[in-house]
This record gives sequence, C-alpha cells and structure tokens, in this order.
Amino acid sequence: MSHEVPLKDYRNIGIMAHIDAGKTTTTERILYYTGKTHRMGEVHEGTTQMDWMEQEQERGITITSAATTCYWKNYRITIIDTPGHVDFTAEVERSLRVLDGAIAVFCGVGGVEPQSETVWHQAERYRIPRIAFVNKMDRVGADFFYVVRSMKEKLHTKPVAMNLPIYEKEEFIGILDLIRGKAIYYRDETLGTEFYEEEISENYKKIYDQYSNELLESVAEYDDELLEEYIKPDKERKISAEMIKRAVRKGTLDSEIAPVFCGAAFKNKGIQLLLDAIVDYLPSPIDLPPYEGISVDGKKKIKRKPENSEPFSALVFKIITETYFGQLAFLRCYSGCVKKGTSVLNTRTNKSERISRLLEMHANKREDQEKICTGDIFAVIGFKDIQTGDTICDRSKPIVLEPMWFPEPVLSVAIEPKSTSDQDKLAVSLKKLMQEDPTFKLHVDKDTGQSIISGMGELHLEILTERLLREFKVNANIGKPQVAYKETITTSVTGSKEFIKQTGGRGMYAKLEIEVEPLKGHKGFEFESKILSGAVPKEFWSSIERGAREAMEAGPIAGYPIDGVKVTLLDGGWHEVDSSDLAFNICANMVVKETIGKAEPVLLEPLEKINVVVPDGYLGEIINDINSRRGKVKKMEARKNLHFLEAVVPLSELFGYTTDLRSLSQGRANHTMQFYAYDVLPKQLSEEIIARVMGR
Ligand SMILES: Nc1nc2c(ncn2[C@@H]2O[C@H](COP(=O)(O)OP(=O)(O)OP(=O)(O)O)[C@@H](O)[C@H]2O)c(=O)[nH]1
Ligand SMILES: [Mg+2]
Repeated sequence: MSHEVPLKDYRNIGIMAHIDAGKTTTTERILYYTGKTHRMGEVHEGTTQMDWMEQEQERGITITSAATTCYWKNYRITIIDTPGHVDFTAEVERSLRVLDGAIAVFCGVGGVEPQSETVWHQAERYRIPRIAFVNKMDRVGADFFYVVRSMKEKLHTKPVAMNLPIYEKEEFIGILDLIRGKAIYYRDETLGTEFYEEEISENYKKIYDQYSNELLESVAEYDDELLEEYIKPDKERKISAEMIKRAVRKGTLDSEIAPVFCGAAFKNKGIQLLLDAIVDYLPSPIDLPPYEGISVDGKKKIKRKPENSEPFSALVFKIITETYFGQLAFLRCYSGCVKKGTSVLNTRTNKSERISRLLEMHANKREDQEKICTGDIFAVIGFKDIQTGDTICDRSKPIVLEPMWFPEPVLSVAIEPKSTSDQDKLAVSLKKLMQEDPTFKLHVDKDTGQSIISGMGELHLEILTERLLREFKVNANIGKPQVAYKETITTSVTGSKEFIKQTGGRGMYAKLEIEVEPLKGHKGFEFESKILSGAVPKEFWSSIERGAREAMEAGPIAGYPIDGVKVTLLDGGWHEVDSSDLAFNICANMVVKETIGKAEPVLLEPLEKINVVVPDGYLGEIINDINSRRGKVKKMEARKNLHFLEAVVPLSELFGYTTDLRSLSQGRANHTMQFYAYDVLPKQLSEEIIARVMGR
C-alpha cells in the first residue's frame, strides 16, 4: 500500500443512507473523478464497480458492503459503500465499527427517511463524525431547505448548510459554495469532470448573504480566531476561508455539527465539492482518541496509539467465501504494521495464524501487498479459524479490540435438501454463509430434525437461498417463512431443588434455591448471587450461572428461546465429596427450568415498525388494512400530496405486504420496515401457535 501518505492524510469513511438515496451512484462518481475508474458505472445498467455481486446488479440494490481506495489531492480515501435495505443492517454495523467518518446521503425529495434515521443513530453509537450529502437535487420536488430542517427535527443534530443548489427555469444547474462565495457549474460534455466558477448572480445574492451569515453564526464558537473576528462590527471583520474551515472541522470532529452539501450524483454535479469536504472535515485516524482494548483475560484496559511504531493490532470486520481462494477476511489495522508471511495471534482462539497473502481491495478486485500499516483497510487470505469480530495482533503484545454488535434474526424458514447428495453440500454451504453473515443463523429442530435458517427479513432469506442455489449449487426446498417467536415470564416465583444421584462410586449432590423475575421490555438475561459462600462455595457459582443460562435456550411453552429473565440465587447446600461443577450445573438448569414453568410464561412475537408513504386518496384503505393486521398507527404527517404513516405491526401479519400495498394503492404507495421490539402475543393466537408447534 502506498505508505508514503502520512497518516494525517488518511480518510477511512463510510457511505450510509436509506435505500435508493444514491450511495452507490455517489461512490461510482468518486471513483471516476479520482481516476480510480475510467468508466462511470450506473446502477440501473448493472455496471457499477461497487455493486459487484450478480444479485446486486440484477436487482439494482446494494446487498453487501464493498471497500475501495482512491486518492484526492494526495489524500488517501478508503470508502465503504453500504446497503440501505434494513435486512442488511449488519453490513452497516460492521462497516461503521471500523470507519473513522461517514457521509450520510439523503434524497433531496424524500429527506430524512426512516432508514437514514436508523443509520444516523448507528453512527452515533460508534461516535463517528458525519457530513451530509443531499443528493438528487435534479428531481422534481427536491427541496434542500426542507431536508436541512428535517435533519434538525428528526436527527437532533445541528445541520450547517455549506452549499446551496442553483436552479434556472427549475433545472438544477450548479452549486453555490457558501465559504468561497462562488457559483460552480459543471460541463456536461466531460461528465462533470470539468467545472468552472462564476460570481454569484444577482438573484442569488440575497439568499447567499442569509446563508453565509447563518454558517458563520453556527460555527464561530468552534474557532477562537474566527470568534474574535465574528464579534467585530461587519466592516472591521477579517474572516478567511481557512478560519471557517477550521471551525467547521472542529465542530464536525466533535460531532457537534453536521455540515450539509448538495448535488446530484446521477447528473454528475457536486461530487468534487464532496471530495473536498471529506478531506477538509472528516477525521484521519490520528484525529481520534487512542484505541481502547482489553487484555485477553478481560481484566485490564489497554490503550494503543494509532502509530506504526506501536505493536500490530487489527480487527476482522467481514469474511467472504470465494470459490478459488477460500476465505477472505477483511480487517482494519489499528496500530503497528505487519508483513506478508508473518505469524500473528488471534486472541479469541489464542492460536497463531499465518498471513499468507495481504491484499488491498477494490470491491471484488484485489492487489497483492507486501506490508500493511496503521489505518489500512485490507484483506487477508490464509487464516484457518476466523470469525467476524476477532482481533489479530502481535503475538507478544496481545490485545482484544471491541467487537461489533449484531441484531438477532427475526424470521425463519425450513430448508430441506432435495437429494442425499445435496445433504452434505447443504451443511457445508450453510456453514460458510453463516461465517460471512452473523445475522444468519441455523438450528436443527429437535423434534422434526428439519434445518431451520433464520435471517433479518424476507429479502435477506431470499438472497441467501438464491446464493445457495447459484453459488454453492445446492438444490433445496424452502418452506414458508415463520416468525421467530420467543418466550418470557410475567411474574416472580421462587423455586428450589435438591439434586442427588447415587450410582456407585462418587455420587452427585447439589441443592439450590432461586428466584426468577421478569426483566423490563422482555429483554436480556441477568444473574445475581445473593448466596453466602458458606452455603455454596464460590468455585461453583460460575457453573450455576452457566446452568441457568443454558436453561434459557428452550422455553416451557413451545421450546422457543427465553428472553427477559433475571435469576437470583438465594440459598443452597453442598456436600464435601459429592458436589461438583457438573452437579451444580445440572441442578441449576433443572431448578431454573422448573421455576420458569411456574412463572406464568407467555409467547413473544416480533413487531416491526413500518413507514408508509401514501399519495392522496388511498389513506383510509391503507389504515384499515394496517388495523386488520393487528397494527397500530403511531404517527401521521402530510406534506404536499403525500401522507407519511408510521405504524407498529406484528411481523407475522406482514408477509407479502409489498404486494398487498401495491394493489391497495395501484402501485403508488411504498413502505419500509424495520424491527421494533418483541411483545406478548394475544392469548388466542398464542394457543393457536402452541397447538401448531406441538402438533407437528
Ligand atoms: N434523478 C436522480 N437519480 C439518482 C441520483 N443519484 C442516484 N439516482 C438513481 O437512484 C437509484 C438508486 O441509486 P443507488 O446509487 O443504487 O442508491 P443506493 O443508495 O446505493 O441504494 P441501495 O444501495 O440499494 O440502498 C438509481 O436508479 C440511480 O440512478 C440523482 O442524483 N438524481
Ligand atoms: Mg447501493
């Protein structure tokens, strides 16, 4: 990799937004203008570099996040283009974990759409500074000021307009740069590669004055020199572009403000200004606080500076399986350097792994490297046992970096191989897919022996089963999607158990008294011990906790996993010879299972939040339909001729909703959905499900 670029000139950034906002189109333009590609890729033609998967090109949507590196004004920019569809939220999550900054893309017409809101908050969780790009300014109904306002209202951020769109006879023709006070126009015949500056025209002077003042007012507090000038009377002010940029950079890096730019990626406008903004306002690895990890035993915090002289450490954020190369692991290096051929430590397995090949990635294309250093995003071939979230590091200086968080899958389908030869292939292929995707799970039904696969939604499962068939050539029958139910308890109960087993030789003995109680929101598992160490020696406590945790795997009603329970250990008894870890583990498992059965258990079902955009004339029918699906409308808003509905509906009632909504509105309404929460299933439905599950 080009290590001549100093770390301060690195930018590792993500592009995130609601589906179809134009992330991939924007990335393709970035690649073209930076000279990385010589042909502009288009999503609708299936010719983009970033959407390289067959299914992405066919469907015109991004499914998997892809990384690429390009150079702009000697800065090294590594970009990860993420999918907008909520079923692929894991791709956003893993990317945000390893990036330093992000561009949030908004549609100039749609504004802050639901999934943009979600990804914005995801980025907040990882404390990632963000800039905003309002795209599609060429579309009828695009309204830059509306988008800026809705960022303030919905994202609770301080958006600062840095550009304004210029229109002539309702056509989007250029961009006004508020810092430099110039109008910028693009030459269409060079696909926007060439652009020129002009003075601001008379009819834009007033709006320029207003917004350039607002810009100063919003950012003056972030730079002392600027503030000093800003408070002087207008005529005495000596404000330079550098001062404003410094202030905007400081405000952005502190996540206090979000500078907002505009353009139309598809029409080749505004991308060079966005590239300047990446360089000017988003952080380099050294602008962030030192990285924190923990020691392998989890007891000590370890800090690492982002410097090549520090010991090597890197985090695995993605794994893909390739037909020829086998597994490809994607990593971000946080400190130090590593050369090809080196042995490194995986702190999860505590085993050494050899780095056979080091690669710089450009979507699915790759370039071999001899060495990688701090700040690099790269791929490795040759790991034997690797998982997403693993830390790879210098063998003599182990560290565990914070892994990423992934949501639980909510939808399942049964999958059955069509022939015996497919049977083995299916097992191997499912394992590979699971390794790639932590939101894809497999379990085998104890009663029927059927393989059940679970994922984030209908589209997610459809893509995965399609990949099984096409890439892995496995023929399988796919069942109907089923909701992933859970079980919980609704009351607190105490229970006790004495576990005695005498089978010649050494026996087994353990005695426990516990309380189980429901947790708020039907979520999580907690374990507390109020026992005195005399009653049960401390050495057995972890076996008891493990036994209790294992009891959560299958509930008393229909064998679904249990969630939202706290187990408190109250008392117990032991025997000097017969008590053991195993005896306490079994006893804990039994007593927790029995007590949960008495704590009025109920079934939980997943609820989705759906956002529906409804044109005038269809609202009544669409609301009636939501009600008939046991849904509740939570919010309603109207803008121009459109109504924006937000409702919470059980997932089990939403199968085929896309088609139904289309027929209800003659194809004019559209919707998005995302997981909302688990809630108690009404009694009658619960009985139906129990009867179905138990009768199978
Ligand atoms: N009119 C107009 N259309 C655009 C613009 N940018 C993108 N599009 C179109 O919008 C559609 C979606 O663009 P993508 O770039 O695939 O959007 P995305 O955000 O990557 O979508 P996902 O990855 O599926 O979430 C494509 O048909 C683009 O051609 C723009 O500036 N103006
Ligand atoms: Mg895309």
